[in-house]
Amino acid sequence: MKNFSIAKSRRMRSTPYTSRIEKQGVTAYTIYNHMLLPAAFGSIEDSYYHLKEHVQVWDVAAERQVEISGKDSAKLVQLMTCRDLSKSKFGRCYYCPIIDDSGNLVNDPVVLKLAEDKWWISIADSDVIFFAKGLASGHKFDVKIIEPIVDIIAIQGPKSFSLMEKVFGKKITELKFFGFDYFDFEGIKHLIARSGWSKQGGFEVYVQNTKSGQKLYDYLFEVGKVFNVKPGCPNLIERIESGLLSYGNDFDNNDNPLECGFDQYVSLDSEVNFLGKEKLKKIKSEGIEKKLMGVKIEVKEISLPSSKNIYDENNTLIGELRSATYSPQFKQVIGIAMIKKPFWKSSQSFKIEINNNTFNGKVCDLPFI
Ligand code: THG
Repeated sequence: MKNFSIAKSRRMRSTPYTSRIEKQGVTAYTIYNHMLLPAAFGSIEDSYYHLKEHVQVWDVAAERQVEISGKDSAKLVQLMTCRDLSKSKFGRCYYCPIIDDSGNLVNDPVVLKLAEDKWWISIADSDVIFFAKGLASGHKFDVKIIEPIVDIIAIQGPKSFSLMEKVFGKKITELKFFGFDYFDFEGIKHLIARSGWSKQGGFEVYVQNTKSGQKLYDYLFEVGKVFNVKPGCPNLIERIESGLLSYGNDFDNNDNPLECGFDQYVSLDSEVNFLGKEKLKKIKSEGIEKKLMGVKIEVKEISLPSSKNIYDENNTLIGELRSATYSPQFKQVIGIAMIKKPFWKSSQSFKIEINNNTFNGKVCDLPFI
């Protein structure tokens, strides 16, 4: 496949770390929330092995924040998500599907409760801010909604704990998964969460002071040498093997959270008020007709610039492959597909055409094991 360079402009927003990652050898970008998100530093497979063994620093500034503050902020945030946030606490992150009045997904952000009346919604790739502003206006909510200057640096990989301890002290290793707190770097406080878009362990620094964040970025590489630190980015292989879903790739506004396996974040029996609640209750009682499942394909290579239909041996359409990669762990291509109900049984076989050749595959449960 031919590759094309990206035409930069104000609309393709750069990050405070762009010049740094370009010096460090970024080789591909994707666009996420209208911002540059690095997609490769050379071989994705080499990066995958490195991420699973050492530590990487990622420019994930494209994970933008929608800040909602004011008297009605809790009401608005709850209206947008099907997850019950009534018992949510300061200092915790919550993975929250955002849904519309049809019960369909709008985004799958991490929500941070900064205070009783101040929230950050750390969004995936869709314009949640306009959705929030529309709802606030329609409901005459007393809120302020902005995109604050926050540019996340993620530190991911098994050695992230040693690296972060070296920079911020012992206390940072005591952070619980999806907990956050404030930590000092050269006199500046940074919000740091134990989170990140890999399952190799790590942290995310929500940088509000750009200068200090850039210094921190450089310092992480300086003191990280002993841990074999490298620049990196969300890794396609690692995230599919780990079953981390991607809005716009694996699911979008034509899918609901029950079809995407988000059942544990759908609080239909709670007292809380959210958009699409009645619709989701109806969908749940009637049962869903399609759901996201894993697939394994007997081939060693795939590139998937758009989704691809998959068929059973009678040429009946059984679903749509939405993300895929060669997996070093399974030694074949694995992927995430939306599968129609009659074909849900694990080990259902299917055919897929790749580059004019037909390959065999099997459906499996998520997560991959
Ligand atoms: N970090 C931050 N913002 C983000 C992402 C992130 N915004 C965009 C995107 N990633 C949102 N999507 C996800 C998907 C999965 C997870 C986080 C964000 C995740 N899930 C854990 C899991 O599946 O094991 C934990 C979920 C839980 O149990 O609460 O981490 O990465 N700041």
